[in-house]
Amino acid sequence: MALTTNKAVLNWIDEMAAMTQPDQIVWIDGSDTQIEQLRAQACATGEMEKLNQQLLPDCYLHRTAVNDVARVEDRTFICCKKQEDAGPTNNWMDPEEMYAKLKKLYTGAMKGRTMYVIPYSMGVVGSPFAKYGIELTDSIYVVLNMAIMTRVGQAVADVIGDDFVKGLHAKADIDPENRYIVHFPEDNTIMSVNSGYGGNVLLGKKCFALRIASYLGKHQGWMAEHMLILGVENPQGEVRYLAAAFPSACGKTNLAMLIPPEHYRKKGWKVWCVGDDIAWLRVGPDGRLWAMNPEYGFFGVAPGTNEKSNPNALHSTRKGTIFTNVVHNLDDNTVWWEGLDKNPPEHAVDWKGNPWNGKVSTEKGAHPNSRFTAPAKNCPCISAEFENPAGVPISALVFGGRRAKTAPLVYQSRSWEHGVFVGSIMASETTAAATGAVGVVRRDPMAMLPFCGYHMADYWQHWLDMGKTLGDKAPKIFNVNWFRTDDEGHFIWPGFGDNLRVLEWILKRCFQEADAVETAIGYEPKAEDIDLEDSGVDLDTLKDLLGVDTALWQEEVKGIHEFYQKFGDKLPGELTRELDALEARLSK
Ligand code: GTP
Ligand code: SPV
Ligand code: MN
Repeated sequence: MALTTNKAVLNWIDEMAAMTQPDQIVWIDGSDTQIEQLRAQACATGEMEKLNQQLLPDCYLHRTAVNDVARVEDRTFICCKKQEDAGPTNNWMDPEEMYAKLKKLYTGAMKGRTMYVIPYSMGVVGSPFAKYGIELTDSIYVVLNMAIMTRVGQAVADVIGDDFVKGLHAKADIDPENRYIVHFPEDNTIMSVNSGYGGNVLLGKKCFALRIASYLGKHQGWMAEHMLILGVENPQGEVRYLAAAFPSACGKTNLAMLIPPEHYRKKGWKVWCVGDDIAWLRVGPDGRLWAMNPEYGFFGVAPGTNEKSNPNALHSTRKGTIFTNVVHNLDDNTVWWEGLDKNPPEHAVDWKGNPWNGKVSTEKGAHPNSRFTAPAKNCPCISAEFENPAGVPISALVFGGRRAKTAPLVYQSRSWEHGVFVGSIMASETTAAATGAVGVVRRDPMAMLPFCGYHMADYWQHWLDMGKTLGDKAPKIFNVNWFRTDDEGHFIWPGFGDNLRVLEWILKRCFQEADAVETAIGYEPKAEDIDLEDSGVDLDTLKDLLGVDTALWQEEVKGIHEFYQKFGDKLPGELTRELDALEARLSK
């Protein structure tokens, strides 16, 4: 039974069903009964395995195909009418041509299968900032993940209008040669075929909440960003918020739910998680920038998550969670991954589905991009503002990446325009979150390279325009790097909870409570102003971490010139001027 009488919705579903030809159509109402029944069905077919219900209630394990374990950036397209609107950093194809190509792949793709209709909301259902979508999929795994990552069901169907985002996903044959993740921003449409991996198929996430939403934001005067949102409560009980953009697998989930070092906890510092991956940002009635998290769960990287690095994430995964591509411990029917503890199971199955003995195997048991899908409400430090439709007011915007050298631990931009420049020149080592080489430094402006739904230079212009609207109420902009390494390749900064030491300075800067020193690249803390008590880091090491190597930065400038050339006439003049000014300061 359809959950709505909305003609636009029903006509589109009819059209998609005529093409994909499913045996039946099932609407997802979001009820516990239905979710439970779908879990049972997925276990019966082997699509999922039910884990130890004493230790991990309502938790399940899933393995994707071995050739389908990450986002596929080379097969991700932005199909707007004019190629120049997609820009030099996106794959593009003429929409007519792409629709025709996809039609062939979708025709009959759901024969013998069920088409699930998922009405979902990004944001609090019924709130002014929520946006709605419908995902059609032939995967129960997708349904169950969407029911964790977004708000789904009847309540959404009740309020959905004609401007919903249309999403069609078919597993087809999981054929990597015919895998396509395609966005038609001008039609509010997403089409995904031949994959079963999270970022390619949970269409509310990167596809809608970033690629389509960034396009909507440009036209409607708001922003969709690849950012965590975090509240830091100081000993006076005042909570200050920041949003931070780091590329995939560069520490958003970890920063979003960090546990303060003991010495901070004793003084009364607390941290509240509002979001770990995506922020929708708007100018509020008070003229400040407000951020809300459109998601409802966490799709987090499993490896490296442990009792010490991120206990809050670990606790979030102890109930109602789906684990993907981790190790299955057969002794107690639980899960394991590299970096969970020093006790890998002997009787286990690896992420590929093969027998695995962690005591002797030289191969990894979990895929480096294995993930957990956990309800946000499980998080012990979830913010009281998590369900506030307006979100939270942002004091600081933070950019960061993985850089073994060059980028210092932290610096502050000289102005909003300079901050946009700092975001635009972000570079980071690639990770296992996308297919392709790992550890290669690439430019990833604002951590949005794979997620910006239109021309990157127009996107920078939009940032500059937002700054003009915000005026002196604009958040301050910073850059951080937790990943500088020593000569042996070890991380110098302890990271994780200790990152609060840097956040303290950042937030104090936003309220004129901390000093700074000027460097060629921006403002840095005085080393003495970062609290190092019990950090294991001494003052000299911190000074090294804050060091700005002129020669390396002059190399960097060359790289930025090259990068900027791609954008031709569209590159905002402000950014060229910022680059020239940086070059001049470096040669002083
Ligand atoms: P996506 O979900 O792909 O967007 O990733 P993310 O940005 O949320 O990254 P996440 O927090 O899951 O961290 C990815 C990896 O970086 C994990 O292996 C972490 O253990 C590691 N990591 C996170 N924070 C730090 C840090 O402060 N220092 C170091 N050395 N590693 C970190
Ligand atoms: C990322 O890659 O940035 C993720 C995981 O958050 S995915 O949903 O696959 O995009
Ligand atoms: Mn992400």
